Parts: sequence; structure tokens; C-alpha cells
Amino acid sequence: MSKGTYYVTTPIYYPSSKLHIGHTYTTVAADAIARYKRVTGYDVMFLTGTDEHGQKIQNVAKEKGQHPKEYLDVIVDEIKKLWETMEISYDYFIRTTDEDHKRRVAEMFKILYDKGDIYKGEYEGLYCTPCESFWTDSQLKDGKCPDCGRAVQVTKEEAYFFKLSKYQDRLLELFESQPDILEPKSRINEMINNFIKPGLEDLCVSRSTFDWGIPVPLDEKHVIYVWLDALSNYITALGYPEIKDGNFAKYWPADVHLVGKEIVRFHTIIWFSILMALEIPVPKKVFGHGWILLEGGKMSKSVGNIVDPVVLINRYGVDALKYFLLREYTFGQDGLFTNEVLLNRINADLANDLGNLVSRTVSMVEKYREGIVPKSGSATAFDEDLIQVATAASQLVDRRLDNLDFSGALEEIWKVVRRTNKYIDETMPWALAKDEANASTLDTVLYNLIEGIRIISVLIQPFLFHTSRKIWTQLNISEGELTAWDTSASFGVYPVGTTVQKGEALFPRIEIKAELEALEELSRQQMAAAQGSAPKAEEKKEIAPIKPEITIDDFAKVDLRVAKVVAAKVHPSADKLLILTLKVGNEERQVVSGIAKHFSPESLIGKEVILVANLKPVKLRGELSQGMILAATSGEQLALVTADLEDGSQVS
Ligand code: ME8
Repeated sequence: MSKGTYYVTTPIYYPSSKLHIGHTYTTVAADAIARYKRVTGYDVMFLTGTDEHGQKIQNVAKEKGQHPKEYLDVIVDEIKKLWETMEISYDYFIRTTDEDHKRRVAEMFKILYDKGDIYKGEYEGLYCTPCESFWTDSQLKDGKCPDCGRAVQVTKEEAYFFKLSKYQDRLLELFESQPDILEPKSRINEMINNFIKPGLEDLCVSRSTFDWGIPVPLDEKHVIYVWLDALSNYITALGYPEIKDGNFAKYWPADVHLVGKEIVRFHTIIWFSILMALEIPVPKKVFGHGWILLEGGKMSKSVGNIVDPVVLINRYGVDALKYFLLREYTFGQDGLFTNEVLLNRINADLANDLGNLVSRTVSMVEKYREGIVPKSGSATAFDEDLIQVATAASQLVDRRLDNLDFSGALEEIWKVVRRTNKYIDETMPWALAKDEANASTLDTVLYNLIEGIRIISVLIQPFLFHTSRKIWTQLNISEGELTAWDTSASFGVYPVGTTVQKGEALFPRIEIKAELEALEELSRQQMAAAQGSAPKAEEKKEIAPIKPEITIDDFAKVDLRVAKVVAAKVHPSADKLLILTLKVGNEERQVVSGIAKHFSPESLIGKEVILVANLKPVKLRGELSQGMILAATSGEQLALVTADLEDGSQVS
């Protein structure tokens, strides 16, 4: 039975084809909390989307000679693809260009207008075009936009206004009576002292100097100005103004809006006032998280560090990147990103602590008990503490996640990981195995280790989806009763007599020095490519010349097969090469491929690639290569050609 509903949102993103890991931070956090709520029995609605109107987008599309929608469709697809790669488990993706959203925002505008909370006037103000924000004199920083630091222009136009000033007292009262509504707490003082107390001015909610927006009902030379359009996505996605039935009735008010700290002002002062004017409840919480920064400033100007999430996922896997983001940084604070902190975190927590624990334990059960998990026998002096730490963890994780303390929640889980590793050192199973008289104690140790790992695997599910599944495969259990969240508070659930089986390393150890050099080189190439090859709109795209014609018979000589990568490692004497073991039907092949710069060996395991199966074998730097795999290249970029079909299948 459902424990209730849970509605979590990310901001809707400005369309950009190059989202960096800073952008993914809000979404990764929302994904973890959504997954956590689902495994703990909630009916979850997780909303994300794109914020597609405004002058800036109209200008960019015009420069490219495209209609804004045509330009946006491609970018929005790229964003969706990124979320797919990152396995973001959203339930609904809203675009502000969706017809439903546009119609509902227009209806909402009319409700506010009819009520007198929107009126027509004339605006003269200081406008920052890139931020699409009007500012008052007192809000400027050194005469420039306080958000982006760029110059502002005096702008005068006929416009519609929302009566923000009317809600000043109610806002103050809300913040004072419900201080939990905005976190971290420090941000409340900022809102009260910097914005509410100095006095709120009415908010300009329409523009007439551009037309890429939702038309104002009955006055179509105006379009609705972006924040009213953007913020309302959180309710139009639920069907507002239909509030009696459906998703609005079910999910509103939102449990939490997760936003970056720079947009807290919009999500509290402006959004809460709009909701008050619409006479619907405000969200239960807004959480303003910190920024992930690079030394010397912004992510987009990165040199030396790789901030492209796709590159990082190809090299280390999606679980490692998500874990890193949530574990390394305290959610409410800013943090510094470097490749080195990323690699150190992966090695220390994932390869060493968790990976070694699983591989050591399963190996010992295989070695000492032929893989069959024994029933506990004689007790050791360390069992009680292990059991206590392991079974207490889920409650501690619950408490941390209720406060959106992702890093703290992972730290609680890692206390169990470290406690279980320590249990191995304390009980020394390899010493117990030397003497048959200790067989019963060894049984206890092996059982407790496996059960400890089961509990860890249950707790990591919301953060490390694949890793939990990989552990279940090694422990030979499937998703269900044995992996349910509540079972992590009980010890002794793992069925005695089950046969475990060692798998690939969960997180292969990274050679930090070599990997840092590889990342730096990659970053240099990316920068060079970005500077040198950005094609201008009117330029024709250059492609490699097409080779001389062949007949169908020539082509038929090539035997292409789907092949599954079952093992991969770096070539011992050439770090640009990977040695892949491919399964092709009943046969296994070794193929040497020059793709080490683009893929880590572990990220390839399980991929179904296309093999030229009848290519004459050759030796590459001393290693036999029986065929080659197909890849597409564009400048520095490389993509493997893959097929979601059984290995051995013919490609023609
Ligand atoms: O603000 N570190 O969209 P957006 C952490 N469309 N978070 C970061 C970050 C970094 N380096 N860079 C970006 C918008 N973000 C509006 C929202 S909502 C009704 C409209 C976060 O694409 C940023 O803080 O500029 C925000 O939460 C999200 O990425 C989207 O930013």
C-alpha cells in the first residue's frame, strides 16, 4: 500500500546542448530522492523539463536562421538524451512550448487579471537581457546585473504588472511562521532582509519588444514574461487550472522544489505570491542548493577539468558520477570540482571500500564453502557490533534524506561498508580456515559478511542503481522480498544455502596519475576542437570524401556480426589500445581496438557492438586481434556502432 504521494521538481532548464555536471546536480539529487521515496513506498511524481521562451532564445534561433521551435526541438532532444544516459527517473517532462502549458498559463493570467492582481501600466527599468531580469537601482552590484555581472539597459515599455507588493506582509508572515519552508535556513534571512523588508515592487509580467512567448490573452502584442510562464510549469504539469481532480488534486502542494541558490528568490517571493493570488497552497519546501565550481570560476570556461557528464559516464559509469556528486558536496553549500577529487572519491569509496568488500567476501565463500553460504555457527566477539551498525543504518539514512542531506545519508551507508570491512580484519577468515576446529566460527563470519553486503545493497539502491543489481547477481538474489527497503533493518534475512558467484569488479581501481593525464589531454583536445571547428551557420559542413564505388557483391564479402563485450582491459604496452573479449554466438574472440581514449574498459562490458568477423587476424603490439569493431568518428568524438540484438546475429 502507498505511504502517500511525493512530488519533487527540478527547475526547468534553459535549452543548452552542453549541460555540464553543475547543471546535472539538481537533477541527480531529485532523481535520488524520487528513487528513495519510491522504494520506501510512496507514489512519486518527479517533474523536470525545459524553459523555452524569451528574447535570448529568439535571438539565438534568428542568428542560426531557424524558427525558435525548430531550433529548440533539437536541443530539447539532446537534453532528454542526457537524462536518459544519466538514468534520471523523471515521471513527466514539461516543455513551456507544450500546447497544454501555453493554454493553462494563459488561463492563469486571465484569472489573475480578472481578480485585479494583474494590471496594465508602463515600465521603465533596468533590464538584463541575458538573465531576462528587471532590477531596481538598489539591487544592482557595482551598477551591473547582480546575477551575471553584465551591463543593464534602461528599458521603457507598456506592460502588465503582477501586484507583488500586495503580498509582502503575507510573505513575511509565512517565512516567520513556517521557517522550514525554505532551506538552508540562512536563505530565509537573505530573502527577508534583502528583498521583503526593503519593500517589494510590483512585477512586470509581460513584454512587447519580442514575441517568442505565450501571448497575453486579449492583448496579443504582449507576451507573458518568462518567470510567470516558467514558474507555473510546476502546476500546469499537474493540469492546473483543473484543480478538483487528477494530478493537481493528488500531488499539489509539491513536497519540494529543488533549485540552485541563485533562483531561490524567484521560487519563494515571486512564486509564493503568485500562488497566494491564485488562492492555492504554497509548496511544502523549497531547497536552494549550492553551486559546483571550478577553481577560478565558472564551469563553462573549463580548462583542464572534464565537466561533460557524458565523457565522465563513459569512463567511470553512471553510478560513480551520481555517487560522487551526492557524496562529495554538502547539498546546501558550494563546492569545488576537480578531476582529482572525482577520481580519488571513486577509488576510495567505490573501488576500495565497497568493491573490495564484495569481491573479498564472495571469493572467500567460493574458496572456503564452494560458493554456498553457510548457516551461522559459533559466535565471534564482533558479531553484535556489526549487526547493530548494519541494522541501525536505514533509520539514520531515512532521517538524513528527510532533510535532503544526501552526503550524510551516503556517509551513514558507508559506515556500514567500513564496519563490515573491519569485521573481516577482526575475524580474519583466512586464519580461521586453516583449522577445521574453527569451521563453525568461519560459517558465522561468512554468513554475517554476506548479510551485511545484502543490507548495504538495499540501502544504496536510490543512489547506485546498477551496483545494487550487480551485487544481487553475485549474491544470487533477485529484486523482491530480499531487497525491500524494510529488510535492511533486519539481520538474518539472506537465505542460507544460496550459492554466490563472483562477478566483474564493481569499480575497477583507477590509476590516478595516468588517468589525470588522459583527462587533461582530452580537455585540451576538446578546447582546441571547440575553438577551431565551431561551424558558422552559413558554412557548409565538411565531411571526409566518399570512397570509390563498390558492388553489392564486394560488400557481401564482409561478414558483420553483433558481438557482446564480456571482458575488457587496457593493452599492457599501449595505453591507447583496449583488449576486448567478445562473445559471438558460441565463440569468444579477442579484438584489440584503439578506443582507450574514449572509453574505460568497464564501461564497455555488456555492450553489443558490431564486429567485422572475417577480417584476417593480426597482432597489434604483441596481442592477437581477430577482427575489428565499428565506430563512427567526428573530429575528436567517437561513438561505437551498437545493436540491441543477440550476439552472433548477422548485420547486412
Ligand atoms: O535557472 N552548480 O535554468 P538553468 C550547481 N530556467 N547547480 C548549477 C550549476 C552549477 N555549477 N550550474 C547550473 C534556470 N546549475 C531557469 C529555471 S525554474 C521555473 C526556471 C543549476 O538552466 C541551477 O542552479 O540556468 C538551476 O537549479 C539548474 O541548474 C538549471 O539552471
